[in-house]
Amino acid sequence: MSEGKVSEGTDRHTELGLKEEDLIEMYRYMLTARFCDERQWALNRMGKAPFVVPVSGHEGAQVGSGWAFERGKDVFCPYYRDLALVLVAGLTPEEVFMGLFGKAADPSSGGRQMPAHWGSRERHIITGSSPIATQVLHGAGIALAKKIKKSDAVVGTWFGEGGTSEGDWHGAMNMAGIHQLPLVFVCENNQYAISVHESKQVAGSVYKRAEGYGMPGVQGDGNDVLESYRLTKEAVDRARAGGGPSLIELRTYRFYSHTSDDDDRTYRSKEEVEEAKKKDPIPAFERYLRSIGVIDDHRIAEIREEIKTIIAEAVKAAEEADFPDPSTAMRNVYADPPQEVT
Ligand SMILES: Cc1ncc(C[n+]2csc(CCOP(=O)(O)OP(=O)(O)O)c2C)c(N)n1
Ligand SMILES: [Mg+2]
Repeated sequence: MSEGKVSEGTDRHTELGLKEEDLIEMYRYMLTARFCDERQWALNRMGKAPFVVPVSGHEGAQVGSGWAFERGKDVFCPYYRDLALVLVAGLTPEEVFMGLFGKAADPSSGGRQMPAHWGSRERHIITGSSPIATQVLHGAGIALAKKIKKSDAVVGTWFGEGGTSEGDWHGAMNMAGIHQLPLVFVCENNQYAISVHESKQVAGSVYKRAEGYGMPGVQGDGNDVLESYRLTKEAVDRARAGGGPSLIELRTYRFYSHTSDDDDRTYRSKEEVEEAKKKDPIPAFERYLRSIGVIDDHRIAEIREEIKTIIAEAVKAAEEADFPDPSTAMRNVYADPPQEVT
């Protein structure tokens, strides 16, 4: 490796119990999310993908927080921006593109839900609804069930700072605090709720609201994947040990518009976006990986190519896949479809 190892004891990841293989895998998830995002944005502009919710900028917060959970045991209640998180939870790029194109093989709903409403029973990913913060209440209900059943599974729920203005969010926080639920609340604070700036959305601080609901609250740099992991891991470990819920606020930024139907030039300057990109979580993690000698330019180029190939194949497979059969349109809508709609 070109840059050599830093001296022993200064590795942040070692202190966190992460191995070099973990770091590479985390890096791959971040890149996969970024490249899926770039691809889905381009497909939208080509008229091939009807609606896209971009993740770019949030990868550090999502991969870091998601990595703290145990796949196969814990439960994920994501929101629409959590592409990197659901990849960590086990969805494949091919499944993501099946959903984007509304194909029958979409694991979330067989092509019936909006894109970015990911779900997978197998991976314990709970599909969301469009009203903001409903997934937070779902998380509280599931966490209550886990507690009643004396399971040691932990539930995670993710949302934006705009979501914390919803009554559902406060109801879930209160329930979690009263019943000391095994629930970790992760706020991805990107400073905007569509066009509404945080200063017009959040009075005080998101993380400080935790105190009012009887749980610890912390704030950290969501552009730092290791910091996001550290804060979330502490909360997950505490919840698993019976120590109740926590709220984590990860500060980050979204690089594209809110969705493919939004034009961010109407409410923020190009300069502001360019400034935020200087804190892009992906190059920041690459700098760390280089500093400890885990990757070099050659390996970065190789990994990037590998992931681009995986995504190109995923897009091709999803484009070629079948749409749902029209005769199944009522499936999952009615348990027992009435005659006139079958
Ligand atoms: C109850 C409800 N109100 C309004 C909307 C419209 N809406 C969709 S996303 C969004 C912004 C949410 O912002 P935030 O929670 O900060 O998440 P971000 O999109 O920034 O990641 C709004 C207002 C909605 N879907 N549901
Ligand atoms: Mg926001």
